[in-house]
Amino acid sequence: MGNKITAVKTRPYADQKPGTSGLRKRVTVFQQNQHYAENFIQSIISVIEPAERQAATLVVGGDGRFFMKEAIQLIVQIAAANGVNHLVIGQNGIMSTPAVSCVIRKMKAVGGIILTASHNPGGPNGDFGIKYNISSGGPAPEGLTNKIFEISKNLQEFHICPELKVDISKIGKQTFEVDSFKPLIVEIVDSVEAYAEMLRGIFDFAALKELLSGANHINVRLDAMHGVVGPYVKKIVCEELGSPADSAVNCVPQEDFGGHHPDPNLTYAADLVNAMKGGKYDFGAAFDGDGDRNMVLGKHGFFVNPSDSVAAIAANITSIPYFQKTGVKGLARSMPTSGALDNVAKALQMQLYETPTGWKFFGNLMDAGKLSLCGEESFGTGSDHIREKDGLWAVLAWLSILATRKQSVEEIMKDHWQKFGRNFFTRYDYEEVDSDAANKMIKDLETTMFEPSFIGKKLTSGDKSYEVAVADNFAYTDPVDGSVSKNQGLRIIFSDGSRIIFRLSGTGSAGATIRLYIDSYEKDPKKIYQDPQVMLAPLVDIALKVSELQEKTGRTGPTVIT
Ligand code: G16
Repeated sequence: MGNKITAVKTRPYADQKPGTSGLRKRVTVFQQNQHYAENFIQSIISVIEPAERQAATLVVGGDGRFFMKEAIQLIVQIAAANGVNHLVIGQNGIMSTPAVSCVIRKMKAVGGIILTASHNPGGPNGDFGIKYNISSGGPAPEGLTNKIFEISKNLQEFHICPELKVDISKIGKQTFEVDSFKPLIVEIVDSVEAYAEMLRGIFDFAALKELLSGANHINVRLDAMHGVVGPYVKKIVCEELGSPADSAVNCVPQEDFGGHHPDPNLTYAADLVNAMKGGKYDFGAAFDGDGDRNMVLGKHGFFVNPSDSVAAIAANITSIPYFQKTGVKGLARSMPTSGALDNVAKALQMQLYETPTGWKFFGNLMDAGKLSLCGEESFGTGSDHIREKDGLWAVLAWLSILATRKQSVEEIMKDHWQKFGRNFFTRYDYEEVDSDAANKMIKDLETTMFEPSFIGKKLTSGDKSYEVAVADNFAYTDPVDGSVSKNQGLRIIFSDGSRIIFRLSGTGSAGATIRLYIDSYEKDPKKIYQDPQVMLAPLVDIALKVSELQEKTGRTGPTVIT
């Protein structure tokens, strides 16, 4: 007798709209609202054509956070009842976001479901998230996430095999009979090996091994922040490339990330920053919960801004064997990311694309053979080897540059600024602001910006004055499929190229997060080593004045400054 399929009546929820990267909500929202997770999982599977499902492989993995295991059982039960033939699941559910992308591509899967809220805190009072990736391995594009949302708003029932239980701790294949469908095959895999195999084909592992464990090796410190990337770091960097076991810390994934924000920035990865300040380590990096973000530090805590990181990788791209083989098809950055990459693209005569925030926008360009390397200010760096940003890839990219250039991180960055000039960049985050107040602030600012007299206006702070050249709400037309994405962030661009950008985050789970980004280019070699916060203070002041952020939100300071 096969597993029985039950059709369960449900009521639709109106708030299951995927954000920048999947549906992210408090764990309590998933736990306390009846069938909340079931509804969304059914909505995802419903976008796969029924005829396709009986031949389909679906990859399932997550970052180990609280509620992941329950969600995996639900996915198995709902996938089985909807006729999905083959599920590939990480052992104990563990599969980093880049590894899911890698495995989807390798298995030629129809797509994958990633259980993560990325850098958001975990645990019973933290966040949970469900995200759908397509057969390219990349996040579902907006057209598809809109379709999932539409289905979720009208859902009246879902199908489930309530008795079906899978042991996700045991590597290997399990087969389950399911009424009226072919048997379901559930394959539990060690995703670390599949991912490691991919990296071996991208980097020169012999050179990296020499750098990390040879006679003149450097000392590194990698902080997995109790996220999913720990086992990958241990296996690849420590066991395979020979870095000492204690060079990787917080490598055991925990359901609540040890009570911390698994967010690799200067605030939430303060432990790493402090450890680096001691001067014992030459290179440091931290990762987020699902292993796609990275923060790179040099000796004494020298901070590599993510916008600079992708620019430096671009300028040294021949250090990475993969690009020697594939060539460099093009570069891309998200709109709020600083123009540092543009300077490299111009100097090296490479095509540069400016996309909205969200890794999904890079996928089409990569699939069309237009893009090789891209990055975002939000600590995301990656290439067309997969369709997600990739934290450990970024670290090995940096280590490849160190191995080739035999210079420190700081020397490489300073040399870079000498050559290309420096884009000073900062981001202010105001987290969990009252949603109505945040929306009103953005709306009022847009009204001010769209007044005809705003263009040409001089905005002043102290003795600094900037003339408005462009004021708009960023819109993007995808050069591959012509799709248009509007309202992607308010931009004030000044006549010297400096930019002030405001947008609301699409990854928060409570209230609104306002992001303020400032980007300003400086080519005078005497000024390029200054502190970004000092250099950008007048523009920050102007941004706060023109937006009346403090008055309208009651916030006197940001939660995080990058
Ligand atoms: C996601 C997206 C990124 C985006 C980031 C920040 O990252 O994949 O492309 O830059 O969110 O988005 P927002 O500014 O809307 O919060 P992750 O690591 O959270 O999946």
